[in-house]
Amino acid sequence: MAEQAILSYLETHEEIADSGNFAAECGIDHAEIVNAIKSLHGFLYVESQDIKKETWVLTDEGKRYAAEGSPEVQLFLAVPAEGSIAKDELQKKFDPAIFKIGCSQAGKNKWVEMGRQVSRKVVQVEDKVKDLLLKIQKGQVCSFITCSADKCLKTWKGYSVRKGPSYAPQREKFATDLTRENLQSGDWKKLKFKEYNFNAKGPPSECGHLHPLNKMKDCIKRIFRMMGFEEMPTNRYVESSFWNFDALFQPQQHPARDSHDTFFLKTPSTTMQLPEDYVERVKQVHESGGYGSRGYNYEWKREEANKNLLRTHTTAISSRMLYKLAQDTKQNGFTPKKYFSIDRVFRNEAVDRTHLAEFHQIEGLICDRGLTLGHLIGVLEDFFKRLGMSNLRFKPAYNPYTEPSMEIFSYHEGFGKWVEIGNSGMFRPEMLQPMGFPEDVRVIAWGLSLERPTMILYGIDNIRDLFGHRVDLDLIKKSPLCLIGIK
Ligand code: FB9
Repeated sequence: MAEQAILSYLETHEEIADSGNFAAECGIDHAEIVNAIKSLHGFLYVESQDIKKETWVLTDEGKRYAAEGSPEVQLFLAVPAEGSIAKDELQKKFDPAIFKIGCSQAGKNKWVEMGRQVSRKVVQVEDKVKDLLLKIQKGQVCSFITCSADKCLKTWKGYSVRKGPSYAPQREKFATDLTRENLQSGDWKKLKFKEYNFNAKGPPSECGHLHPLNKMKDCIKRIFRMMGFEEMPTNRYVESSFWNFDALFQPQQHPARDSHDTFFLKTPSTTMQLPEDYVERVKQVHESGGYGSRGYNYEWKREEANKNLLRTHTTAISSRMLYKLAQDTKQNGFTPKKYFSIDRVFRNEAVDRTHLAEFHQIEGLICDRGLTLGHLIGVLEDFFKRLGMSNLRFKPAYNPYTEPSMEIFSYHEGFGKWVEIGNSGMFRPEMLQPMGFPEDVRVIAWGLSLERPTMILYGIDNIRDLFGHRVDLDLIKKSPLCLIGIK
């Protein structure tokens, strides 16, 4: 109906100047007219221009003052013409908002003497505010008014409409489907079919979306696999202190091993079994060294190693895998290995913009004869180059389980500064020898987080927006594909 009203009107008129007035004249709801204009526009029957009109409308507060008078006048009228009234008496007559505004406005207008007693300073007042609000209510445009609690500017949007390139007094109905009936009746011959809009976006597919962290994880797994690494099984968040710390030659009094940094388990509080012969060798190397090391010279406690915890790093998985590899070596001789892991690790840390009590650690290691620091630097440059980071710098660092150790930095053009992108080192002989590896077998390894590159790549500033209950699902839905390592 709206459509026909527009087409017939344009048959005899150049244009519809204002769709709002036109709707009023036709007695059709403006929204319906607007929808008709949009669809006729789609079929090129009409052309339309936006027209915006700003009109003042009263807020609910404004409607109240227009009805009951402005707070300051209400207050003035409540003050006796002669003498005074106690302020708290006066206050009882009004709701707090009105009283507050009334006092400050009446005070500002020097209408009343505001003290513990309130008295009038003028004989009478005029309620200009109420008058103005009434004018607005009647749609009388008033100049020089500003937005305030009682009134605001509402933008009204309408259209002016003219004939379009395919204008016709009647809109030809285009068939949008070729149905069996059309074919059987043969009326398909005379039907006009709607143009096929190849650019039409299909209905949004409400399908699942990968979390940006998983997109990044898949990219990095692809990079590792392309570099010939195989993934280590990380499906165990609960670990024994032995594999998480002791096997890595991390002394039992190391600060990271107390509950300020590590989540220890109440139940099951201790591990069930450990490879006894290997544990004995680990105990030895901690207490008195061996393999060229003098050890830590302290009394190593089995019960400490038995404590269960939430793993603080996936290096705990590396120690298990390397121990297994050393065992295999005894049976079947040594085979070099390249392993990687990407999974959650837990640290009892203060939560801030870039730290939660858990994050995803990425770890890579290569176990082979005669490996050197040069090999480590080489593989780091290859790995990070595929992540889009070159121009690396290495800073000597310390880890209980690697010597030498290096922090890795990359110059980030966007930030215009060097960013710490990871840590690395060569596993100590005190870790590898007790496992049973031949003397000349070396293991180079490195680690970084998954969250940091994901935050930087997806422009997420606060880790709590990336991970956890505050994540906005739209962010996940709209997050683009991760093309790292592909392009
Ligand atoms: O991820 C980190 N930084 C990073 C990584 C990539 C990146 O990409 C951008 C697109 C350009 C940006 C930043 N870091 C490691 C460095 C820092 O963020 C650091 O402050 C925080 N670290 C975590 C630990 O925090 C307590 C990141 C996490 C980390 C640190 C060390 C290891 C793993 C993760 C390790 C190791 C290791 C060392 C030797 C042998 C085996 C494993």
